Amino acid sequence: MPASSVIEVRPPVLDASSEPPPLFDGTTRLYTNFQCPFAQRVWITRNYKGLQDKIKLVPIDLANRPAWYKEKVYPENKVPALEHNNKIIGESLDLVRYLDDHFEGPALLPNDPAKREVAEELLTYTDTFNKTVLTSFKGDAKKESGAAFDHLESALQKFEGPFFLGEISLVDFAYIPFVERYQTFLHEVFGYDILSGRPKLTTWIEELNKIDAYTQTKADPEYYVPLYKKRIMGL
Ligand SMILES: N[C@@H](CCC(=O)N[C@@H](CS)C(=O)NCC(=O)O)C(=O)O
Repeated sequence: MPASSVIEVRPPVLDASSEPPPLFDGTTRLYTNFQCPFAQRVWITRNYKGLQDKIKLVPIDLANRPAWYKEKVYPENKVPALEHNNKIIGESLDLVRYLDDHFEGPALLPNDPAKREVAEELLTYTDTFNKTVLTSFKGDAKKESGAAFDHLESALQKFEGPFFLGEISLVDFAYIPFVERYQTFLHEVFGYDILSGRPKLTTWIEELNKIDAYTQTKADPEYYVPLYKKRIMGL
């Protein structure tokens, strides 16, 4: 069985009543939250590279955060954060690259300069993508978010293969946590099927759903659907 297919038991979530792990003892730890799409990017990358034994998951309850997390681990007080070589590193897009550069396992960025260029463009576009879709929840969701999904549909046409760069890469892992949530939310709340008329996006999601490194990180709609309704739509 490839390391990326390991199915893990999720470790217990640490909250305000939990003791910190033995910090800076040489263990590499990914501070995470099972509902956070930013942390999910890094979690998928870790799994896909087969680093389950090398990088320990430390889930944090963000609603009841331990004080030691901000004080001793990550002053930004957000997830994800990685403890590695006595340092703490944050920011999900930096972390997916960091894991790719500093750890073993399949390389997640091709050497081809044309593909690298597209990778950079797409990684830069993630913020605009998220803003466009989230803002659409307050307006004409289908029309306004449609442009963002069309952008992905055309990007998926650039190279041969089902993924953004043809072969799987960290670009796919940067987008899927968000697309997964938006697909469900737009369908449940607005009856909008983002896959309708988007064959490339349809195949992309189908292919990702064949990968254990990803499927076991999927978020629970029971959590994020009400959260988006409340936070973004004020319902
Ligand atoms: N830009 C950061 C965003 C991380 C982020 O916003 N994480 C959220 C959870 S999904 C968080 O930790 N929120 C806690 C807070 O803002 O207090 C990244 O890409 O890693």
